[in-house]
Amino acid sequence: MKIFSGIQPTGALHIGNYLGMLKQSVELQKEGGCIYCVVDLHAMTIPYDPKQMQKNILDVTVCYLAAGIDPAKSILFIQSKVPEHTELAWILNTVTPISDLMRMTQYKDKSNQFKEEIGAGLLNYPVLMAADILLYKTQVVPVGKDQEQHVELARTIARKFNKKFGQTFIEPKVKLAKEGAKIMSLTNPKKKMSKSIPAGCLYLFDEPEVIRKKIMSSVTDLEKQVKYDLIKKPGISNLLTIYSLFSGKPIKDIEKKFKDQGYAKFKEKLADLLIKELEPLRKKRKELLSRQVYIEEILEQGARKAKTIAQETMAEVKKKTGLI
Ligand code: AQP
Repeated sequence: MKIFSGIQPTGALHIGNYLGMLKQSVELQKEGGCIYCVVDLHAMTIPYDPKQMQKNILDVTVCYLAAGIDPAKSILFIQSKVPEHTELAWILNTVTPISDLMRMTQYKDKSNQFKEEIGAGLLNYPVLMAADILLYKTQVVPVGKDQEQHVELARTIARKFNKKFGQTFIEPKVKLAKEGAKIMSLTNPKKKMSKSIPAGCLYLFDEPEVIRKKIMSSVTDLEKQVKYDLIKKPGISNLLTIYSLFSGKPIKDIEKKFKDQGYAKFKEKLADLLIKELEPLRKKRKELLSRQVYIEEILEQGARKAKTIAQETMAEVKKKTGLI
């Protein structure tokens, strides 16, 4: 099975990134053929600080490793180290309808969020993402719900390319987590938890006292019953999902456990659970951060392996498109 996914180095990773993408990426390693990427070129499509970008690239790599991505089983590398990604993106641009790009939800959301600085890169983001995926003849893409539309577009782009130049790419399938594909913001449970909106994020490496503070002050509703109801109780439903995924217990059992106990007690226990479950990740991260040479070696090796596959695909693409 060929599996590809990426994470943008746009800031510290939150539990949404973990539950929606990282956790299933770690599980998929048993299938073999996994390629995971720090997609730095994508992170350039919104305003950023170049110095911070370097730190974020290292941090995302450490996150992958701390969460359980094993460089002996999977290829882990930085997108910009394999220029074939941008080379293929250019070619795919020529078969991608602008109208498809303009209707992408992420483009609409982000161009609203960063009104003063909307570059063409933001519009073309899904084409680069299609290139990331198609370059490795990927079959399965584990992502969060917010990226589903982009994987759909990658399928369309593959189809259009194949129709025009002959069968080359596989149409990739999206893989969403059964639960947790869209973890919501702690301060606005109608919006997804998002790195670029720090207020509602619970970061994977938040210290215990910060976790407790964020959970205790998370937005809920005026009722008292701990009950899953996405429409009437989006905040409590989000917390129940998080509780369920970190405890491995079904939501029904958690509702029963906290029946008549009120929100404060429920939140207290959820904070305890998160502090305990995130502790090994925090420890692993601290240990990895002191091993920079080891991390650089993993990334270099990963880029070499990725490049070998990418060059093969590009040779085929160039031949089919008449570039040689
Ligand atoms: N709230 C979320 N719930 C579940 N999955 C999520 N993902 C993101 N947010 C949630 C998934 O995490 C993976 C890595 O995300 P990304 O780095 O590609 O960035 P993103 O999708 O644009 O989301 P972020 O983390 O909120 O970053 P910003 O704010 O920079 O846009 C993806 O598979 C994503 O679906």
